Amino acid sequence: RAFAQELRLAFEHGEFELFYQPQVNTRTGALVGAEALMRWNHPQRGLLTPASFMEVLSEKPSAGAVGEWVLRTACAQAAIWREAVPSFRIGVNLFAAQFRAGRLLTSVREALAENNLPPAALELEIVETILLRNDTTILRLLQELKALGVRLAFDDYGTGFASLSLLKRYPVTCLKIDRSFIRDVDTDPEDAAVVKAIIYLGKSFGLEVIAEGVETRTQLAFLRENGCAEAQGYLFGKPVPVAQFEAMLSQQP
Ligand code: G
Ligand code: G
Ligand code: MN
Ligand code: NA
Repeated sequence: RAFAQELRLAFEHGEFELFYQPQVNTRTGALVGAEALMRWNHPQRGLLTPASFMEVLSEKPSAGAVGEWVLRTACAQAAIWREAVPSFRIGVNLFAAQFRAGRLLTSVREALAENNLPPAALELEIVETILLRNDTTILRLLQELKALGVRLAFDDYGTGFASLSLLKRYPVTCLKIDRSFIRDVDTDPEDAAVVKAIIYLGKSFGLEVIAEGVETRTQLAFLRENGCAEAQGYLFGKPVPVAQFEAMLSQQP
């Protein structure tokens, strides 16, 4: 059967699952939240990561419905975990289709209300390709989401063509430094300069900054010394299923 049709059935058959990756405070090491990341439990091929299906899925009409499911599932999970970590927040990646469908603001309001979740507990992650559409509908939606009190993260920050001008145009609240800059940050002076510049940019615009792809203690030390408040990466934990994330939560001080 064609991959595209398998994908459609995957959603109907409940084969998608969310994994969660921890995010921490770089100074204290305390858990601050998690990013929700899709996985596909494929009946024949086993567990698939987004690399193998996200491109096809994003272009499908059903991407909007899948995105809503991600939002609701992640918010319901965050509400449970906030009982253990009261300031816990959840990062949810958005599909372009969710902006086009015209239901995003309503979906977000509903997902928050259903789970009694304060808006600041939700961080919506947006990639540059979505912002590049340069569309007044997107601008208005983001303004409304920001007014609601939801966090808006500019995902994979620094890799795109228009990182600086888009930052001026859109009301984001957080920059997620792309992991390609973090990988060699302690050995490559140019990567180090880019990371410092993004941290400085974040401070200048009054934005939070989180580094992605942190794998080593020296990378963490660099970020801490340069004032990057939060980090995410294998050093703190890989994306894991709910049960494994809960095991980790139960070991939090
Ligand atoms: O889990 P992994 O690191 O392989 O994820 C790769 C990418 O897939 C992420 O960076 C993200 O952009 C995308 N992705 C994962 N989960 C979701 C999701 O629920 N919605 C959207 N739109 N993208 C996702
Ligand atoms: O939203 P985004 O595409 O940035 O999702 C994060 C992706 O990066 C996920 O696919 C996740 O599996 C991956 N990832 C998260 N932490 C690390 C890390 O420390 N190292 C590497 N190589 N990949 C990571
Ligand atoms: Mn992301
Ligand atoms: Na990213």
